[in-house]
Amino acid sequence: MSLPLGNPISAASPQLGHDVAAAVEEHGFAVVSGLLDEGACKALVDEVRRVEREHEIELGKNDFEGFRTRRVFNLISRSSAFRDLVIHERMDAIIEAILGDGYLLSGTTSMHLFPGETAQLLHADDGMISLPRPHPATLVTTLWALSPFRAENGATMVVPGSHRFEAMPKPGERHEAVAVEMPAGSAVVLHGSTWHGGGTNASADEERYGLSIQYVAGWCRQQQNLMLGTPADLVATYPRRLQELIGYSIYRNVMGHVDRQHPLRLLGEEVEPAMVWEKLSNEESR
Ligand SMILES: O=C(O)CCC(=O)C(=O)O
Repeated sequence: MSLPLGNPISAASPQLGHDVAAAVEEHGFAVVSGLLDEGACKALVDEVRRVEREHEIELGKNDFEGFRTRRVFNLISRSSAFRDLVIHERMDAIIEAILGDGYLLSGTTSMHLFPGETAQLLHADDGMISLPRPHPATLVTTLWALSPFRAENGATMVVPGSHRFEAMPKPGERHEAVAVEMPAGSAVVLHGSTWHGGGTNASADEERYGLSIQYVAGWCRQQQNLMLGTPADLVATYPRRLQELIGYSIYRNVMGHVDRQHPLRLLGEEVEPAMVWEKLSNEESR
C-alpha cells in the first residue's frame, strides 16, 4: 500500500511547526513538501556520490544496513553541503514544536539504495530507550528525499499509528506498512517510536538517495558522538547554531557544562552568561 502523494504539508505553511507536530502526534509521521528545489537536490546527490568516492564507502555488510545500500555517517563533518539542512529554519520550527527548545542533533547519515535492495527490518529509532511505551517523542528522525521516493525504488515503509504501540517490532515481524512516496526536496518527519524501515528497491535502474537527520531532546544521549567525531578546528568553522546542535550548548543552564563553563568558551567564543552558577550568584548578590 502506498501513502497517497496528496497530503503533504507545505514547507511554506505559516503554522508549519504546529501542523507537523499535530500530524506526527496523530499518525506518527508527516510528509513536508517543498523544502529543497530541484537544483539543490541534484547538487546534494552529486555531493553524496563525491563523499562516497572520496571515503571509499562500501555497501552494507548486514541485512539491517542493507547489502545494496551505501551509508555515510557523520556526513556534516565530511561535507559542508549538508550543514545548512541540519539548521534549515523550516525544519527547526518543526523539531522545536515536537522536542522543545534545547534539542540536539543526534546524527546525519546518507542512505543510498541501489536496485536489488531488499526491505529493511521494521524498527523504531528510539528502540534503545527503555521508557515504557508509548511515550512522548524523545527523538525525531527526518528522512529527506534527495531523489524521488517511490514504492518501487525503496521508499521508506511506515506503520501509521505505531508510535502508540506498547511493543517494539520483533525481529522480522511483518505489519501493514505504507510506502512514503514523495518528490525530491520533501522530507518525512518520524516520531522516534514509529515503526519503519527502508523499502525494497525493485526498480531496474533507479538509485534512491535519502538523508537521515536525527534530533533528540536536550536531555537525551545523541546516537552519533558528534563532539568527538568533529575536530575542534572544523567545529570552529560551523555556524553557531550548528555548533550548539552538535553539543556545544547547555541544557536548562546546567547540562553539558565543562568545569562550570559553557562549552563554546572552549572554542574561544563569547557567550552570554547562562550557567546556573552565574544565575545563583546574581540572585544572592541582590
Ligand atoms: O532508508 C530508509 O528509507 C530508512 C532507513 C532507516 O530507517 C534506518 O536505517 O534506520
